[in-house]
Amino acid sequence: MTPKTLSLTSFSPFLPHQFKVPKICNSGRAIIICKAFNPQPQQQNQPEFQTQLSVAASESQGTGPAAPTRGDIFLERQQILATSSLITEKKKKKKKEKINGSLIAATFCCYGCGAPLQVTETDVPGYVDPETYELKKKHRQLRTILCGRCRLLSHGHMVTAVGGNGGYAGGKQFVTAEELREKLRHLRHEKALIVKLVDIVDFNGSFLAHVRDLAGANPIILVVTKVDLLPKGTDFNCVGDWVVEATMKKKLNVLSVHLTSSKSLVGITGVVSEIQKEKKGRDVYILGAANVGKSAFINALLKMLSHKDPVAAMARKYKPIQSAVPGTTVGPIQINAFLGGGKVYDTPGVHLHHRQAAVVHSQDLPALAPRSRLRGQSFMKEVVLDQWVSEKMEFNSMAGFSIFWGGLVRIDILKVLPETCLTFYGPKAVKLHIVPTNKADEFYKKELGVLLTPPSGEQVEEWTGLETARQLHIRFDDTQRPACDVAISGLGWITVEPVSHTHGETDSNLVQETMVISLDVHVPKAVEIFVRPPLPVGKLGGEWYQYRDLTEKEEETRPKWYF
Ligand SMILES: Nc1nc2c(ncn2[C@@H]2O[C@H](COP(=O)(O)OP(=O)(O)OP(=O)(O)O)[C@@H](O)[C@H]2O)c(=O)[nH]1
Ligand SMILES: [Mg+2]
Repeated sequence: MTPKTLSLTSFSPFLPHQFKVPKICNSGRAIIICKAFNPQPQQQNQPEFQTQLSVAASESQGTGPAAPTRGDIFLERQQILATSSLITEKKKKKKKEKINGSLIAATFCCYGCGAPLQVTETDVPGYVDPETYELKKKHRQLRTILCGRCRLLSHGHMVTAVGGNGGYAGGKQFVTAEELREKLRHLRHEKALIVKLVDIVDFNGSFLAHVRDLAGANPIILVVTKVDLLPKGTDFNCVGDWVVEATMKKKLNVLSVHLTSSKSLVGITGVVSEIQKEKKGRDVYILGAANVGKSAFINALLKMLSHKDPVAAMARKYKPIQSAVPGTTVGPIQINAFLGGGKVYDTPGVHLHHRQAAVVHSQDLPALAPRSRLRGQSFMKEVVLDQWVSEKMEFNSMAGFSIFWGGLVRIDILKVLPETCLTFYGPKAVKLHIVPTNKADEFYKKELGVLLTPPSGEQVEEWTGLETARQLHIRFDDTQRPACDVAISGLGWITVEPVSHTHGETDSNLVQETMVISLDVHVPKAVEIFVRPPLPVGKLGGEWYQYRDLTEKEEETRPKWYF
């Protein structure tokens, strides 16, 4: 490969690590020889791959406006790596077809999901039929291609693309969760503005506490998505304060917190102006766990920007695909979003093995996604005993009952007050059932896949059950407000009220005696259970929520929330 020369002014400390940078002194002005080498030695003899590198290197040449941004370098590197892994795959399978065919579009990716375009594997992301490819190539329209999988996704099909380690047991496995994470690791060496997205319905499960491993020291704006799903009457000021408190507890330093909805467009304008204020010439990366709504957020952002910005309006024509399948975006997607230059990158979601989505079959994924505003479903003694009239004499509280949340969660109630109320917030498609604990095992065996779904269909056979049990002893000292939430990663949460607000007053002696609520929570192996301060939702949330008294320093340094 011909070594390329770059002037010192175009040298960036953030060059991708596959570029070796020997330095040559040249009478006063330093010249950097930028030599690319193949990260995978077995690919060295592949002409197509070398072609890609030389294209990359030649594009890296120059200074001023033509010089690539760090984002360009990042994207280029990802595309080269993706292409090279495609070649390796091909070699492994010892396919007879010439590699030429599959690599045609090495630097071009599907605009919907970011997968490199290819014409050989119909089932793999990035597939485009050879005739369409040739036609688009002839007209120099390769950037306008939507791959086969994206077409299916945009018509509501559930096509998984990620498997293993937080991917899905079912479905075809094309990209591993680790590979996707690897694609983002390089970001910490870029100079970038990070917009980190967290799903409010799965706040703890999607928080991605180790985001600094990916983002490095780059500034982070925290965007909370899907707030349109919160129950009616929710006071966003209380939720904003709750999010800031939770973020500070996780010791994550962020510039600001924004409550948003890409559906109703709440809060999007605020994020747009914050991005414009903090961008300072950097590229913007949208990061987050899989399915938190990154691509939907970019769509909303472009919609907002397009009112004033013709560049954003143009970008909307070929916008990233969003879908209920975690693992929709499989490669970084570069979007020209700002009139004055600067790019936004949609990134593949980080797959977390501790969310319910990682254990259910692909056909059950839509059931886990709430489609409309959440409405809590409450369980109290009266309601339960009305349903179980025959047990009325035996029980004076809900203790001794078990609640099933689909086939995914079982909660055995061990100790509660007679007035205790458990309110479940989650997708409507996952139904709740309550039975006496002594009948629970039999009920689960009989109804799994029938009344208790997910799992459903074929997955019921191979379902390994609720293997993890966690005993919770929830102490409380105030009967006027909920004691905590028990959040189930990737599903929803349960608000634990020692004394239901409908009862108001209670027998104070009894309360003194029982200042603890005990529950046994069973979930599939790997799914995480979080006990957290209660999220103030609904009309009552605004009434019981208490703001913490802040020190002067906290007042100054604490991030502000916007919606
Ligand atoms: N109600 C509601 N749904 C949303 C919102 N944002 C995203 N969604 C839905 O959430 C699902 C996931 O959205 P995507 O934008 O594909 O998520 P992503 O983070 O890009 O996912 P990956 O590409 O898999 O990492 C889709 O079904 C969206 O319609 C929102 O603000 N409100
Ligand atoms: Mg996406």
